[in-house]
Amino acid sequence: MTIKRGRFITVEGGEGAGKSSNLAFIRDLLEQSGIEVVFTREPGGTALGEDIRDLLLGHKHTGMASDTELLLMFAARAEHLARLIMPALNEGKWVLCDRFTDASYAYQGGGRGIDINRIKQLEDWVQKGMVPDLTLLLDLPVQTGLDRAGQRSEPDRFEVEQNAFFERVRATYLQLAEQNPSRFRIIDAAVPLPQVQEQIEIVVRPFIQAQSKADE
Ligand code: Z5A
Repeated sequence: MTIKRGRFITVEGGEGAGKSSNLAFIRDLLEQSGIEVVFTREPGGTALGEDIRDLLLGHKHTGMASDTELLLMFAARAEHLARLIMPALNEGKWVLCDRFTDASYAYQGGGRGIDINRIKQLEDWVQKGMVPDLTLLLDLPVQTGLDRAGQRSEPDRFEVEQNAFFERVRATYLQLAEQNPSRFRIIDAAVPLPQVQEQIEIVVRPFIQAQSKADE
């Protein structure tokens, strides 16, 4: 019997968009359909990747050059793909990932101003054409997200950025969604959580059905 490749789902969004609040909900939807799910995050997902995450989010290297930040994101991603994502997909498991390469376009491209073409070169090199099958973009006004996130613990190295940075991040995400309509679904994340989850369910259930049909 040939094993069908699993599917790769990513969840993206700006500060306080509610990724953490909704990832468990998405995992439950998948598992209820009998799908084996590997749940992971970026930067991180492997032992080495989590060490890189600490370097990226911590305050030890404040003033890190933007190129260094981008390269570290892709170093963690290369490890993540090689050690966790590709093996899981090849075993037929589905991978649900909290952020992926769209975040590099949004934060390092839009936020830090790195040329998109250079990010694309790294994407091609590290991913060799591999892209998510579905990306949920939790979108909300920047200030709403910052107000939500502000109620939490100490800010990390990204969370200390100014509003203009996060406006560029949001604009880049929306642009990516417009450029990749078959992969992206935009979820209005400014509404109360049950309404966000209703929208997610409307996207994820038909996606699961379509994929199981494709595998028949
Ligand atoms: N990064 C990058 O620059 N380049 C890359 O390539 C990658 C990442 C992969 C990783 O942080 C950082 O790395 C990130 C981008 C950068 N920058 N930052 N900051 P992360 O993804 O781990 O952290 P985060 O973006 O800050 O996510 P978070 O802290 O997990 O936030 P969230 O998951 O989106 O939100 P939440 O914790 O679920 O919700 C925030 C609060 O709002 C919480 O109190 C909830 O109870 C509340 N909430 C959630 N939904 C609602 C609704 N609908 N109504 C009301 N209140 C709500």
